[in-house]
Amino acid sequence: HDEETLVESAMQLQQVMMLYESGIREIKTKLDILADESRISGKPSPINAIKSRIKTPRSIVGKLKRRGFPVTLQSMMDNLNDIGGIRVICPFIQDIYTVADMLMRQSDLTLIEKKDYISSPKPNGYRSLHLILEVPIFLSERTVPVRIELQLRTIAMDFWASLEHQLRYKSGVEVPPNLSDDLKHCADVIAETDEDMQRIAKDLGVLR
Ligand code: 0O2
Repeated sequence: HDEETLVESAMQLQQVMMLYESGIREIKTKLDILADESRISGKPSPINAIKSRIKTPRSIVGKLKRRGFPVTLQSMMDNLNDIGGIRVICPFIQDIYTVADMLMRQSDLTLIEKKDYISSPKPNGYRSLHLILEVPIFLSERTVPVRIELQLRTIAMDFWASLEHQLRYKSGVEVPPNLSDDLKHCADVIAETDEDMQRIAKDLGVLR
């Protein structure tokens, strides 16, 4: 009996994770098509790199508990939007909005939420555009809507966020206020450089 319950739960988890992997694949394909389109038309691609990840079961359970939600598959699907995540790295700031707009115009995607941490950076200096998109997954007998978190950022923003994430979350120690200020300063310098690079690209006629 125990064996059956275990097999049943494992299969349910596998099915749900398959949905998120499918959601990631659907949106990644859309991004690949947009990148191919610019490559073929000889225009510089607004996409530099695409990364994706599925949240680990441990990290899903940790987040549900921290937020006070029940630890069940249904609760996970209802309450967490970042089980499947895609990070789009763009060369220039305006590419972020170009890519976001191109996706939001696609009729099978629904925008659930948009957080613009570029126009309003987080107090620690974090910058990125976050979209929660819902994509339908067509199965043999039903269609399931799946939510995917997209983080769009420039190469420079990604450089800062990746290192800051390592330092802040993974070092295990609280970052003292003077070092937080230093990190924030780095983010601001990087943001200024991003603006400068964009202006240079426009002056050179590479960007419109
Ligand atoms: P990981 O390991 O990247 O998955 P929500 O997740 O939407 O319910 P929240 O906090 O409102 O909750 O979401 P938000 O602000 O959109 O940010 C979620 C994700 O953005 C984080 O996921 C990080 O990936 C990234 N992020 C947000 N703020 C920061 C920051 O200050 N520094 C860095 N480096 N990344 C940030 P996780 O789950 O925290 O981590």
